Amino acid sequence: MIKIAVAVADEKAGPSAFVVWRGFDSSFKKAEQYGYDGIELALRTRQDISEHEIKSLCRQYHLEISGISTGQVFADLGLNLADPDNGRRAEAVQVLSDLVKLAGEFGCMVNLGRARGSVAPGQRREQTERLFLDSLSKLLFVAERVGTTIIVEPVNRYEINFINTVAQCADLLKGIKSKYVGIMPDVFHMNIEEKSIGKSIEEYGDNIRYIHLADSNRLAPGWGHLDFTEVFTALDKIGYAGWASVEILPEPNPDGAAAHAIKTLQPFLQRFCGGRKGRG
Ligand code: LER
Ligand code: MN
Repeated sequence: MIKIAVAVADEKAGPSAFVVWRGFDSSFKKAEQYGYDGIELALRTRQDISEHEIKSLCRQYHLEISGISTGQVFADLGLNLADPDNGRRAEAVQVLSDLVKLAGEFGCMVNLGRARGSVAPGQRREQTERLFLDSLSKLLFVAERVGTTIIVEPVNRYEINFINTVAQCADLLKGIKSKYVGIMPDVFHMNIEEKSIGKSIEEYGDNIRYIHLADSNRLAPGWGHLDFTEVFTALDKIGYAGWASVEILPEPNPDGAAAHAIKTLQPFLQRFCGGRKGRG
């Protein structure tokens, strides 16, 4: 069974937070009302939230935390795991380690999208890879202790120049023995980068731990031209039973987007991957 989450951030989060709703109290309340199973928290630092408050909201609204996304660590704090500057890179590792520990408290995963870093001007790709893998090994040391899985998200070429496709991601991670690392495809990025969304999901299915859903234009599923039957058929073939999180633009307004996303996805969630019990 696939569980469905929605991306939210706190009220202070800047425009770089790529979420549907802002403000935890109202977001959790609406997420339950609209039929979501979980919340993906877009955070900058561990200090952004009170763990107790979030846990109590989870109990109140019968929701789980599916994951912590870390795009703001890059976009707001300017930190990344492949920074050639040792001090800045260590700072990125520190901030993300704290988020990995927090994820351990929630029993959820942590994504590495843009916060992994990119190939800087004058830098060689091999150097970026080496720095990123070194930082990742430090994060995995923490992740293994707290039981958090780190998921690396291929992101399209217009946002980053390092790990654009699922194959590149799998290739880079293949030397890592830890079971606490995996791939997190985002169908919006896949639509730009993959030769075939369905085939890539099938080919790398063993390592897919989480998925981001949005339509071809980043609007709610159903408002673009992405083939969700292809996506869910592939997820079904690999026996996917993890989280699918809706990471969409809050357009034309957050409530309308969140409602349209779940309305479009509901039939797929019921038809594929063992069906969906419970809400909605
Ligand atoms: C983050 O999950 C993502 O998909 C990126 O496009 C954000 O820039
Ligand atoms: Mn994404």
